[in-house]
Amino acid sequence: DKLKVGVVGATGMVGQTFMEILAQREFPIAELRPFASENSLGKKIELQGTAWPCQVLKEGCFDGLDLVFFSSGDDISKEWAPKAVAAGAFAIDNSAAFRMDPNTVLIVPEVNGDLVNKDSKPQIIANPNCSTIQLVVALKPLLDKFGLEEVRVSTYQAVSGAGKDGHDELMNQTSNPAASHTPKTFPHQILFNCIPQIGSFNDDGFCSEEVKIMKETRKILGQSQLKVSAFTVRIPALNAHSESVWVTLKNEANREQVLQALHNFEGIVVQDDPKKSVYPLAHKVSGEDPVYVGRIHRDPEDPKMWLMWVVSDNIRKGAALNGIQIAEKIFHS
Ligand code: 11C
Repeated sequence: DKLKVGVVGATGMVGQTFMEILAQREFPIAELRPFASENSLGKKIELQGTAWPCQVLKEGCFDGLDLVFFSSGDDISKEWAPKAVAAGAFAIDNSAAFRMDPNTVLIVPEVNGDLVNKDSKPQIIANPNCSTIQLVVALKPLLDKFGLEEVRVSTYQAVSGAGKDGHDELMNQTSNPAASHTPKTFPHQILFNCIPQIGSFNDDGFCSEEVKIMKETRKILGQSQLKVSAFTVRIPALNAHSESVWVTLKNEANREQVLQALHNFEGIVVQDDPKKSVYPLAHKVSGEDPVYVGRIHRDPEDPKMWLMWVVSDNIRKGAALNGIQIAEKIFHS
């Protein structure tokens, strides 16, 4: 059946990619209601040959919708996602507002998609943080086959994680590299730099992006005791996040078994021929759907510890695509 779909944050980077992917996957749309700020009133969003006018959020705006995708930040989601559910729609929320709420499911379809299905009732379904999504996809087959003892991850995150403003800030700095730049979106100049801060810091020395990875990973994998330690860094890549991951398995495995487990898992592409310089690269992976894994090798001191390099498009699998896959689980499985 064709669905009536709302997209809150329709003109943002994730919102636009959401439209692209709806079209690519020929998602059956009866009506699209794009929501954006007042500045976008008068704009139309084109989807599958029809132009749908942008609207602003107001009481009653979700009436009649089956599904509303939210990508406008925590405050908008906190206020409006419950209203979408009250109007009878599923709210797929890309913000952090409800992710750690014990009554809200946090879904990556390949990993814990069985928590929602065609019999689910309208509710808020949280879409995880982008850097968490690609990590849990890579960890899940290892958890299932060998068990997980401990995970450490260091990230190399693209500027698109901060939306259009992040993208534009890097492009502006790039167009005039010799100038002195006053950063706005990032805490320092991002051009020619690596910034070990994504989000704001707590008193333990972790920034919010790190806390999200640590908490969300445990929740999605259903491993409340799993040791997860994250260190997140913004780098001047335009799109697709990269992660170096140290994972300690419960049971010993050989390289062939680890490669097979990853290769056989839905949503993963293994690119691993390092001597030929074959491994996933952000620049290449940008615009693609899968989570790419390479540089898979064992630690020489600890036979249960494996290292790997995990790269994925943070706007697609990290946000818009994951949200659409959740909708497909509910409406088309
Ligand atoms: C970044 N991961 O790369 C962030 C953006 O909780 O959904 C996404 C923040 C979130 O800057």
